[in-house]
Amino acid sequence: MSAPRAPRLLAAATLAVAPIVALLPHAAAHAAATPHRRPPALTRVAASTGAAMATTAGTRSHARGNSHRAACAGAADLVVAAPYATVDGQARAGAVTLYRGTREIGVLAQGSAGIPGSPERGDSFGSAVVSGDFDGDGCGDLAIGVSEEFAGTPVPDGADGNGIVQLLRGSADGLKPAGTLDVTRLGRPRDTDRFGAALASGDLDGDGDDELVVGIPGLSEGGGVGVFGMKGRDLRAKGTLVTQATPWVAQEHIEGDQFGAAVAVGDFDGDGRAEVAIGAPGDTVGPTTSGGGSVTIADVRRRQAGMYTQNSPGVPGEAEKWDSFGAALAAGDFDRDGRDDLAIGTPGEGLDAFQDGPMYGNGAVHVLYGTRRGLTAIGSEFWSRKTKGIRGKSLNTDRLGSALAAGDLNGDGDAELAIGLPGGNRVLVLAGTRTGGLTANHAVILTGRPGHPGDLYGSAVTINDAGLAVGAPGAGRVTLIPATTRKGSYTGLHPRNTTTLTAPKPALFGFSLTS
Ligand SMILES: [Ca+2]
Ligand SMILES: [Ca+2]
Ligand SMILES: [Ca+2]
Ligand SMILES: [Ca+2]
Repeated sequence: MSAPRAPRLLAAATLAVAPIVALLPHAAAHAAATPHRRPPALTRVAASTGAAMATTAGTRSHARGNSHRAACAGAADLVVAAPYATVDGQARAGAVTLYRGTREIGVLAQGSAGIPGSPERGDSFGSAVVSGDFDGDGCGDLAIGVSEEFAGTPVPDGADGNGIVQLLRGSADGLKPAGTLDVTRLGRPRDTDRFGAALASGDLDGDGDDELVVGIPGLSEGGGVGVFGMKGRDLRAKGTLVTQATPWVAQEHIEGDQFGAAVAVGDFDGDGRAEVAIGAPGDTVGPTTSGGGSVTIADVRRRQAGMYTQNSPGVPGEAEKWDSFGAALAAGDFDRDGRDDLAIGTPGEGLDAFQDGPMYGNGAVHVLYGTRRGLTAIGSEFWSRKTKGIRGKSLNTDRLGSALAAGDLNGDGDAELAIGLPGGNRVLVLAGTRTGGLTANHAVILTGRPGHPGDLYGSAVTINDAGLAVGAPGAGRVTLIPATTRKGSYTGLHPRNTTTLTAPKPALFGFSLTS
């Protein structure tokens, strides 16, 4: 039985937002993409990422290049992907729009502005986006996932894409096409891998430029992650493949684990070289709990890895079917100790009765803090809408934790955390504090349009210098909420002064964001 290929992105998204798809007239959902951080040095740069984006002032995992930024032309500070945009008459080919502030400064698609390839039905250009300074010249570069692209063969009905990632390099002349990556750069033949379904960037080797991390959740035997650009290599040189079967990872693995469905980069031990956090929301925990989910922390340079689940000592809760621990990730320094901390979305977490299928979930977020020896689960936090101090009622379709972004919204040096609950059409924002990390004090709950649950407000979030951007891809809307400097346990957000960017509804505009 063959299904049309169109729903593929949605099928993958099922992990993150499946519940809500049912509410939509014609499916829209959003994938568990990647959180990541905005390069602090690259203010106003074109960039991108998956479902979440993050940022951290003061972290060292991103390359610095501030002194050069005046020379970077056409730099954007917000990138909005619309992977189902119709391009040249081709449905769901996908497009990516660049903004500086609220001003549109460019639209990218295959076959335009020198970007290789041609827009084809169902490609999903913009399935994920992430920025970084990959060549170390101080100008922000952009990587765009095209997770459903097929290369060289006709598209089989109902199949997942091979996937590619398209690179653009920032320069004095603006963004320029800089090549294409696919799974063959990792020594694997193309298959229904969904290469580029999630993206993250950061300086993994400490040499001052960013590396690119590509999620490949459909790679055979449970998924994988590609790391490109280590040791000063060009991104297009052969990369490093990390899977659950990699000898220094050595985890059990089966099809459907979705290892690489979410990725984030953070320097959790504060040694100046970042580690990679890899979500496998479909992972089986213990002998039987399928879809409980896991998160692997990989130090690619040292070839060391560790894994967390809800059954790990120090992590509250218990792994249950369809929890989807690791469906979204964001790294940021929530307590300003110079080490990144990790937020882990668990959108399928049930806090009420009636968790009858993979589409349900009140949702929760775990936060693990960095130490000199890396992340620890000791003292880890569990945030939900039932946490003391958080207002409102938790619903079993909220899917809180489907999207995450970390970044210093109020300008006091610690990172705040934005948490999407697209099933509730809301975003919860927690302030970081210098003394105790995240706090419920002055927590802000942002709400999408009343009476429009199909908007999926909160499917994607990202933080840039101006504030917070929230994607509502079901409606084709992105809301910008400005933030100003305010020290202490405040988010700095000004929810009354918002601006909304819009696009035609079927495009899934706002499905992924980056800054
Ligand atoms: Ca580097
Ligand atoms: Ca490190
Ligand atoms: Ca920290
Ligand atoms: Ca802050």
